[in-house]
Amino acid sequence: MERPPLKPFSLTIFFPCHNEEANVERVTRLAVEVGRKVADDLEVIIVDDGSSDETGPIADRLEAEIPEVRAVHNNPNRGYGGALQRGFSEATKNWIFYTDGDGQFDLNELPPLIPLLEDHDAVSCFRLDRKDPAIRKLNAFAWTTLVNALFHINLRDIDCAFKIYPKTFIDETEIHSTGALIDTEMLAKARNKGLSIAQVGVHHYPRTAGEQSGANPAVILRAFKELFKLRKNIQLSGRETA
Ligand SMILES: Nc1nc2c(ncn2[C@@H]2O[C@H](COP(=O)(O)OP(=O)(O)OP(=O)(O)O)[C@@H](O)[C@H]2O)c(=O)[nH]1
Ligand SMILES: [Mg+2]
Repeated sequence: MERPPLKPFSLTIFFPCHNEEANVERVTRLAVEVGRKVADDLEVIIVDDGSSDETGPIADRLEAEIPEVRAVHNNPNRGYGGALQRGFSEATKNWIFYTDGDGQFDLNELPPLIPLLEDHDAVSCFRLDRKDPAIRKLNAFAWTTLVNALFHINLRDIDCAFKIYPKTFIDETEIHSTGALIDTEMLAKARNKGLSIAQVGVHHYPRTAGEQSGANPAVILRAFKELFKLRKNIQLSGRETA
């Protein structure tokens, strides 16, 4: 994989939003403010994932108001992985940063990550003090242990939505997951291609608005199904290239 240049710094920031009418404007404005400080060439993409609330119209209004902002809409909803896939396929800049559209991460923690790209191909953060109920933390620990063992990813927090990838990696990698497993698929493929991945702690804040949905049993069941499919898929592709 060819590494894009860091100077001038060309950056896409995107975030998936499913019914985030109370969060999308704040997150977008902060993304623009922070992005303008670090990037020479910036775009901010709001991925409205088939929201049934006012997220879509708010995103369109922000696009009309702010030159760097683009709003795209998945209709109907395509799930977290489908929303990330849309963001990656819409991104046009050299480096692609994504986070959640629910405001649980602080975009101000993006600038210190950029110098890490001098020595690394990608950055994948971990949550320093996850603001989630104990049962979700336990589930996350078990899941991360399993996934690290299956795919040799060796990162502390696979699903942390605070990551930077080079566009060259995105362009040459096929991603299939439409559910929560997308982070695992991308990191496993990045490891297979030998990318060096920096990991840095970031803060994680409780949701202040909107509905929590990450612990939904249907989401978890789907993630397990996808995990075993992905395991097969990655084993097969490993054999083909061996
Ligand atoms: N749950 C869910 N989130 C989506 C979907 N599409 C996009 N998203 C966005 O993906 C981000 C992460 O989803 P969250 O529901 O916050 O998941 P989480 O942060 O793991 O868990 P909680 O915030 O604790 O529920 C948010 O910005 C959502 O708006 C979808 O189909 N389902
Ligand atoms: Mg969240």
